[in-house]
Amino acid sequence: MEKDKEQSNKEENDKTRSLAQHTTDDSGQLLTTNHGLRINDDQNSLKAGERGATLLEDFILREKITHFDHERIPERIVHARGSGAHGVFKVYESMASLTKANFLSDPSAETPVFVRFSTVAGSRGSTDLARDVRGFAVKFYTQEGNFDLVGNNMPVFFIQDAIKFPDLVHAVKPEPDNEMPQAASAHDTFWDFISVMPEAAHMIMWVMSDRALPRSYRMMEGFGVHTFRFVNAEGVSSFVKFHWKPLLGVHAVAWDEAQNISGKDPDFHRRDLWDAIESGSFPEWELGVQVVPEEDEFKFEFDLLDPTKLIPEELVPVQRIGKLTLNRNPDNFFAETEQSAFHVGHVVPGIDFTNDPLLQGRLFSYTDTQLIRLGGPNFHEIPINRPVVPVHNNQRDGFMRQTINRGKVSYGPNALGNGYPAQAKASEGGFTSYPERVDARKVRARSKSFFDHFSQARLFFNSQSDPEKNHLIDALSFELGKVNAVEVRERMLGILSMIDKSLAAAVAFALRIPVPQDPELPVNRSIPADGDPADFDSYIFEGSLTASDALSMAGTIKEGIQTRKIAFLTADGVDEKSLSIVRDALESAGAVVEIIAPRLNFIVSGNDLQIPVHHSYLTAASVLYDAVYVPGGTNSVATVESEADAIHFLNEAFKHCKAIAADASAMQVIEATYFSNKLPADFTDQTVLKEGIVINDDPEALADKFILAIAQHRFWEREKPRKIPA
Ligand code: HDD
Repeated sequence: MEKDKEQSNKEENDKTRSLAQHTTDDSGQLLTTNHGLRINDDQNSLKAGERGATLLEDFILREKITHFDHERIPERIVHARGSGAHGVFKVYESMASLTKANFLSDPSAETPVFVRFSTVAGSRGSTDLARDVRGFAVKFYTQEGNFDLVGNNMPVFFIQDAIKFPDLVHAVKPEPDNEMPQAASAHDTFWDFISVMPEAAHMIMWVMSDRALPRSYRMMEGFGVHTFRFVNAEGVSSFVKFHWKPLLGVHAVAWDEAQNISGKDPDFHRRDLWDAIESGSFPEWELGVQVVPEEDEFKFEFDLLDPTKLIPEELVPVQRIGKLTLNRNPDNFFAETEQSAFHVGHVVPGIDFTNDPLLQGRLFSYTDTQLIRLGGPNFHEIPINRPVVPVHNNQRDGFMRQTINRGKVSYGPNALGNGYPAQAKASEGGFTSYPERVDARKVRARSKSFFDHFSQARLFFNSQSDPEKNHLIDALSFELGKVNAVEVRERMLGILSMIDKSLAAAVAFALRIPVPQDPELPVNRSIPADGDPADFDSYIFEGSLTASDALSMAGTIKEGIQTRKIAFLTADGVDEKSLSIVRDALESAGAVVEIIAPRLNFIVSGNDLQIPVHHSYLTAASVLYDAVYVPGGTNSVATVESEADAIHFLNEAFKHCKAIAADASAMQVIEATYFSNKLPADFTDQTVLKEGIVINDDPEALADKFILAIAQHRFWEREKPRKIPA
């Protein structure tokens, strides 16, 4: 049923996009060279005798090896590691009063999209679970051309001006002398840079928070970061911030878990996205907008053009205006995901830029990077990058040109071609830039309105729940603990003290060095050129908002267990009822159950039924699941209890604050764990939801409580007590 739906979506997408697909299906076909010659022997090269040297004449060998030698293209300088999917976007109601963008005005239109999620720092083959920002790039194939919303899963950025981007990226990438560490910010050069870049303070709070460790791409928010403009048909402009709100809520894994996943399954997020789409559980997000009328530009305590600031949702609510559904996996990773080329400058009429200096620099960078990465100026002809509307212009030639332009005329104006292709009037959809008034001197300078670097960092920290604050402190202690240069640690404590004294004190405690008493702000144009770095107090502003609920993940959606992965720890002799009643209940609620046993293939239940096994303890790991259940059955329980890997599985699940359930007859397994002595004395044979541990002798009652517990995602309260005083 779901497959049929997926198939029809696939056909619909293909039809709507009407791309010349260039796909091939090799089934039933004979092998050929790239030039169509049928190949008779692809197993042996052409030799001078059976034991002789290979002949230069062997054009088939040479063609194959040459192609292979050229199979790699440069990876993206940032966001190299990513995964993509196709889908559709639909606006709920016409937004025509704010924007003339067609795809936001017609609720009946389904706009095809391609989305690529990514990490930033790691190489193409690096782990998905690095502590990092996640890219969230969406290409809308609209009827007015492609619109790319090239965002991240965090609403602010490290730097205020694009001229610092190469420095930021050099600092976070592996260090140049020894190419270490891979996909990690926990090293000297990154923190050295940050410690002298006060403008990064707010973003650092986000990157050290659990937002940097998403449970799934499907469970993270997305943000366009910059303030953009909407422009309506009357030419009236408003400022807009774009948001993506995941319908499954925003959830993260624990840092210890993330590091383990990186070893057990470095493709964890890629696999999760792929599996969800293959199984018909299509990931969904709502598109949100925060709209600020032009006349309110200076109403805020921060500058709308400063990409290190967000607009708190308390000040401007997020209106949810449409839905994105990812419903089709790519057919070919390289052709689609790897060759997809996004650009913040791909806009449609009705969407325009602001003077955010980070955005302005990005407008140059994206085309430039594709020229080197995709080998020339014709990357827009690669199927994944083509618009669904025809392209007509006088651009010609270049490496790998695919289009065969007819005729003599490749210039305009022209008379020989009757003036075509002709410029489009605004009424015909021709793009006209918003005529923002500019009257200024040319300067290399930053507006004073950009010099508050700490108030929103503080707002973020203050908005976190206690477990989130603890995680943030642990993350900073971990990262700075990996820094060798003591002066970098000290400077960072100085920066942290400007955000929040108790935060700095908690990290200083872990590092066992004092917080510097009189930290200086570095003189690097992050403060006014005529400012006194020693007078840092004058750059510490108190925002009027002290907390914002939207910044914490604690209050996120915790309904349902769709696509959650649950491990059943079993062995021969399992009680079939205790297994199947709970499995059926979880599966009916949309979860994915996997049976784990000492050996693969199947287990035999107490009543002699064969039950398929998904993984042995060798290939399964607790960190790859959301929750774990131990069914009953005397022999199964005895085997699981004596299986060190199974006990480790439960211990890890407890440590990572996951929901755990056991049939009451499997209590001896729970008693073999390290956490059994942490449970209340009267624990046996009851359900204890508060701790996320469910024990019951009635599988139906157990399943009901277990589902509620899994939906909570995590029981962070299990962790150590808070690290900073209230
Ligand atoms: Fe960028 C890729 C997001 C600042 C230069 N960026 C890239 C991707 C995302 C972002 C999601 C991957 C797209 C894909 O999946 O192919 N970048 C951002 C956000 C930023 C940002 C949200 C700040 C708000 N980026 C930024 C700056 C510059 C760049 C300031 C340069 C001045 N970004 C690039 C790039 C990349 C890129 C070098 C590498 C690969 C690519 O473009 O296609 O041009």
